[in-house]
Amino acid sequence: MLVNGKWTGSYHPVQSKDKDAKGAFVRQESQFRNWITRDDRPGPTGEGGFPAEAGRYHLYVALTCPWACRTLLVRKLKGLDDVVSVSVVEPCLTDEGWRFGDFPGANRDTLNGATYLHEIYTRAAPAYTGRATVPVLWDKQRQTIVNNESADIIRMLNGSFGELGNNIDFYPPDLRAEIDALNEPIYRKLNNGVYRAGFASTQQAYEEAVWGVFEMIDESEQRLTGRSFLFGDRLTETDIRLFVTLVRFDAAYHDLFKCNLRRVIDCPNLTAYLRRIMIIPGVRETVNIEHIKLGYYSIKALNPTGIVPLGPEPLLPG
Ligand SMILES: N[C@@H](CCC(=O)N[C@@H](CS)C(=O)NCC(=O)O)C(=O)O
Repeated sequence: MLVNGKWTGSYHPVQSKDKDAKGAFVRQESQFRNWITRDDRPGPTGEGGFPAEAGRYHLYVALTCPWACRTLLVRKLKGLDDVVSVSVVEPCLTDEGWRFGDFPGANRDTLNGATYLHEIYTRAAPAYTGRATVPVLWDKQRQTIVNNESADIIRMLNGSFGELGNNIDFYPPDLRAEIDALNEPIYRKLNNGVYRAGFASTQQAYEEAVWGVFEMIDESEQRLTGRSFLFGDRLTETDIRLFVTLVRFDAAYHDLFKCNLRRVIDCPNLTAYLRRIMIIPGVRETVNIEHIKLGYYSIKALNPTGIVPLGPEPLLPG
């Protein structure tokens, strides 16, 4: 991580300061919280001066990462490919965190010429202390990070670009309260729960996390009986948030993070749901199982040999 703008020590995704007293993993708060808005007024947090404009903003993502991929997915489904550009880091975490390079599916950083993602953070905030996480939403004009919290970024990609994107709404006004209400346990028990299981350092913290993970898996399996998506026929932000975790589940969380009471493939509704979302045009290109496996299995604290398992079988052929 960065301390006062300097990269310190070798990269370790589970550090002692990320633990609470019971040995449970505590995710750091994202520090850049400005919003792109239709005019250039401030959004719910941060400062103003980031109006929606074509070609002005850039997303830094990792295909391994569910948080980054939910931003990539919303960008794609909103038709913002030509409006917001993207760079993809290499799948494996290095001793200096995420790196740009020539690995298939990744890019060099032609925008800022960085080798490591942490350089983007110190370019925006020379004395930054914290992790250099993906996603990062970068403003090419002001040469700074707008926001590094995926939950905010998906909302602005969905709602701030007006005519520059299509008019699909993943956060429709009539469902907002229900979406917010369901996002909370899905995040706490499942999206972040798998990390709390994988990064736990006590048996108790691990078990608490895993029970939460499977509570949410089972609730989602039930909820999807007779429904295409979580709220019926419309794909919403909550589906996108659930999808990115489910699509990584059997390949990474089941084994590496020890979330192994069941696999997603053993849950018929969830499997059908994953396939249903995967075939929506644009979705499949945001899912790269090779990057996912290489990325998770490069976490040395959990997999010192670096051996990457061959399975599981792909969800869809080809
Ligand atoms: N709250 C952030 C979390 C992002 C996050 O934790 N990303 C991970 C990858 S899955 C990362 O970049 N980790 C690098 C690190 O912890 O140093 C968000 O949702 O945007």
